[in-house]
Formats: sequence, C-alpha cells, structure tokens
Amino acid sequence: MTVFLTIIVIALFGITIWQMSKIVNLSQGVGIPDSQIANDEDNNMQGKIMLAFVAFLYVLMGYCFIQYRSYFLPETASEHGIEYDRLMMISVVLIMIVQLITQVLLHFFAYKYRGNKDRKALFYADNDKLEFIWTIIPVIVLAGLIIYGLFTWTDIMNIDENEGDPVIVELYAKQFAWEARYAGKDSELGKANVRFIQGVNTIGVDASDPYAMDDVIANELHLPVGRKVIFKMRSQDVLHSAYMPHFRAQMNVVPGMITEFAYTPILTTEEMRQSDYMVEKVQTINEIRKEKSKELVAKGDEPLEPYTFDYYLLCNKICGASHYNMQMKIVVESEEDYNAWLKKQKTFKEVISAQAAN
Ligand SMILES: [Cu+2]
Repeated sequence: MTVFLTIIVIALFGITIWQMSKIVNLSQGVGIPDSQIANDEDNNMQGKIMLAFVAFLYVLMGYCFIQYRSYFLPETASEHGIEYDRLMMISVVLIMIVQLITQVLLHFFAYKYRGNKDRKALFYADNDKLEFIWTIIPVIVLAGLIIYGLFTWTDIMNIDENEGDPVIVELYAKQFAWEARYAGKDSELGKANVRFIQGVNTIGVDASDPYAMDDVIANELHLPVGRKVIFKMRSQDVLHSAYMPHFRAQMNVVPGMITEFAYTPILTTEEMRQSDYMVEKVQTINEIRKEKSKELVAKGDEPLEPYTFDYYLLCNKICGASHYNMQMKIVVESEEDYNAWLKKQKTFKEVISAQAAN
C-alpha cells in the first residue's frame, strides 16, 4: 500500500512539473503549436462539459439521498434531540439553497461566457454596492445560524443536578468495553480511583466511601423513559468517546477527569422498534440476512439470527485494535421496568462481600 501511494505521489509530482513547464512555455509565447491553443470548437465543448458536470452532480446527489436513506438516523429518542435535529435541518437546508444557487450560476456562467473569437472580455474593476451586498447577506445569515447554534448548545449542555429527580449514571470506559455504575438510593456516586481496581472491583470504586455501598455496576445500560439521566464519564486508559447516536449524544471520555452529558430519553426501545422507519429498516436488513442465510446453510453453516433493533452506546474515538467492537446495549423502558431491573442488580456492597466470603 505504501509503495503504491509513493508511486502515485511521484507520478503526480512528475505531471505537475510537466504541466508547469508547459505553462511557462505558453506564457513566453515561444514555439506554441496551434493545437495547444483553444479554438471556438474547444471552448464550446468545455462550456457544455461544465453544464453537464453540474447536472451530473445534482443527479448523483439526489440518487444518493434516495438510495442511502436507510442509513439516516431514525427520529430522535431524546428530548434535546428535537432541538438538535431542527438546528441540523435548518443548517442543511440553508447550505443546500446557497450551494444550489452558487454552483448552478458558476457553471452556467462558465458555459454562457465561454471563449469566443468574436467576443472580447470586459474589464470591470469593482463595484462597491455589489461587494457590500454579497458580504452582508452571508454575514447576517451566518451570524444568525451561529447564535442559534450557541443557544441550542447552552440549552443542551446546561446540566443541573438539582432540577427534578435525575438518574445519575457513571459511564466507565476502558479498552475495549463500557461499564455503567448507578448511584443507587442515595443518588450519590461513591468515590472511585484507578488504584482501587482489584478482583471484582473492575472500575476502582472506593470501598471505604459509604456513598459507594449502594452503587450498582452493570454491563447493560437501562434508562427510564421520560426522566433526565446525567452521565458522568471516566476512562481507565486512553481517550474514548461515548456516542449514543439515537439520543443525539456524544462526549469525550478522558483519563484523569470526569466529563458530563445529560439527556431525557423520550422513546422506549419497544416504541422505537414499532416506528414506521424502524419497521421498514429491520425488514430490509432481515431480507438481506435471509439471502445470506441461504448461502450459509448451503455451505453447511448455521443460518443468521433475525435482526432486532436495540439502542447502543458506542465508542467514537479510535482507541485501539478492538475499538470497533466497544459497545454497550442501552435499554430504555418504563419507570416500573427500570426499577424492577435495578432491584435485581447486586449492589457494590453485595459484590465485595461475596468476594470476601470466597
Ligand atoms: Cu474506545
């Protein structure tokens, strides 16, 4: 691969030098054969290619939007996600309109004013009024967009622990897995430090801290729907990133410090599975799996299990060899189901006393 890339770089460098020497020769007007100077026929051709190029771009864009729509994220499963999606949509629509106008005009003018022997270019130095207009419009639009974005950002990042009755969860990242720690009845996470990691105490909870005793450590993230969840993130080793795309949430997880993010889930796992978008998507995936299973069975292998949708917490920083597989299932459920699940989990105290008894 490296050899291949080196060859390409050398070849491109050679072409650049050759082209530059041609430009130098042309600019000096020495020994230019007629075939090197564009005539009207060439200009016509180039103009038409310009038009065809912009048409091709938009056809390709439309095709990609339709063809790959199943890769888009479904509707948001968190409260702030609605605002986030709106900001994203407004930005995308604005960018689309601007690029459509500018790109179409750019290519159309290249066609309309293509070289012609009978036409002479007009020397036009400047126009203050025009320059003012095309400066002030982007300034206003961009300032509006940035200010709107800042307001949305502060809304999302304003994490108030005293407001309502939030669930406090620690997300612990390490190469290459996640663990979740619930604050328990006292809503207060016990202290933790990497030095306390030993045996069953996989995330270094401080056993001398009374707040730690009712903490619950789990390998699956269960969240009650409609209640704010505050995540406190720690990393054992390198930089990770907690990425929950369905909840429009992402935060770096940095060794040596605690980072935070909070959101309120608004759709349970089951509700998301029932959504029109997800039903269609799962159907498409399962059709592909069915075909693949046929091939596998023909080869004497086991068929694939049918796919069902689940939320996931993923790592979004390349943190090592198994980064791609660093994930934890998220289950959003009713408050009752969540409480029932939490009750079934062992507290930190139960876990360490079980170890001591052995
Ligand atoms: Cu990671």
